[in-house]
Amino acid sequence: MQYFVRRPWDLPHREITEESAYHSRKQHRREFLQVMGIAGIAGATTGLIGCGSEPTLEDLQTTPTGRPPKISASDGTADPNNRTTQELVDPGLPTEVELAVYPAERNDEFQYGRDETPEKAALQYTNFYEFSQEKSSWQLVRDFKPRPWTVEIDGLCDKPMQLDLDDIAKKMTFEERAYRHRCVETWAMCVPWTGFELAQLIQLAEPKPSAKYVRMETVNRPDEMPGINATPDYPWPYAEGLTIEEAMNKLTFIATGIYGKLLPKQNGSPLRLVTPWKYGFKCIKSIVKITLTAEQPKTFWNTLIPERYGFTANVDPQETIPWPQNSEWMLGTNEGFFGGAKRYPTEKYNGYGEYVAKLYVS
Ligand SMILES: Nc1nc2c(c(=O)[nH]1)N[C@H]1C(S)=C(S)[C@@H](COP(=O)(O)O)O[C@H]1N2
Ligand SMILES: [Mo]
Repeated sequence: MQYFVRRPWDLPHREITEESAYHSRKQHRREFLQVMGIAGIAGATTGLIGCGSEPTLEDLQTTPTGRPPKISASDGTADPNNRTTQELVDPGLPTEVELAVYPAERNDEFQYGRDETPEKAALQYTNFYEFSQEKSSWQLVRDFKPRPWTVEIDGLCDKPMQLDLDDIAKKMTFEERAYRHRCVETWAMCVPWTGFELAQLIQLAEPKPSAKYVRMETVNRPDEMPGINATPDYPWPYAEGLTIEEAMNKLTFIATGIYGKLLPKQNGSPLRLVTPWKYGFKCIKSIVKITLTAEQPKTFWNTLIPERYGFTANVDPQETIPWPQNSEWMLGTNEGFFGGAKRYPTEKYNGYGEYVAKLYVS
């Protein structure tokens, strides 16, 4: 007889019960108690269970986006460093230069072809294993400091460089793109990203002809990201990679914002990759390093479970590993995976074949 030993990392990208199932169970319990006329007790019990109540949109916007007033010196003149009151108290705030990008103009070339996902759903239900394997990382991001931030571009290029968020805001051309997103777990969403084409950033560094791949790395801060120490066997830092042709493709985007505002921490603040024709795990969050390489780089999920998660990872409805990929459900339709949410047919390259199919003709 053969035993299948379940390694801890067989749980990611789960076949186990979704969080939403617990939510609705809790909801049912609350309704039941309300009918029994003991709603007050129901509230208290929910608190004791420890899951808390439904967050507001404000709770989920974990990167503050307000423009605090400029401080002035005691003699009434403007602060010479142009700082704001809140910057002095909390140096983690975005600068005026960063904020000047918003609102970016929408590029109408890209359309969802479906309803836009409610903002709350896209901010509440996230995958970010550095914080948690549950979907509710927004509850664990408090200590994470996405500002100030530096991204390093190195490897096979003539102009290796380090850029901060102001450099990026000044040098890149920003726009808003309405993209579909498809997670390998079969949930999908339609969200407006603010950002710029990765090609712009890579061109700054002047890649050498020998550069065939682009490796990207997430920040590795166990003190700020509780999921890292919780899963010490995982190959941290999270890393992903693209071929240079994929990286230079028009669709390939670096997002700094979502829904016209700065990215919340749980969505990959301050910079995350967006490759809408690939499974979501390629969309690496909170990037600190971009390296041009000659060899295909090792990636997080491919290292952990190579038989499930290939390097290329293009959305493919014919795929049956790790499970059938021929349909998907939309975030915000609440019922979730087990709740009988409406399922839509999945398209090859997530419907972006006109941009990327040419990359894969052999
Ligand atoms: N660093 C890092 N990036 C990551 C992940 C992660 O766990 N860590 N999860 C990936 C997965 S599986 C998906 S589906 C998307 C989810 O993006 P969202 O949470 O903003 O919807 O982020 C991807 N990027
Ligand atoms: Mo995913």
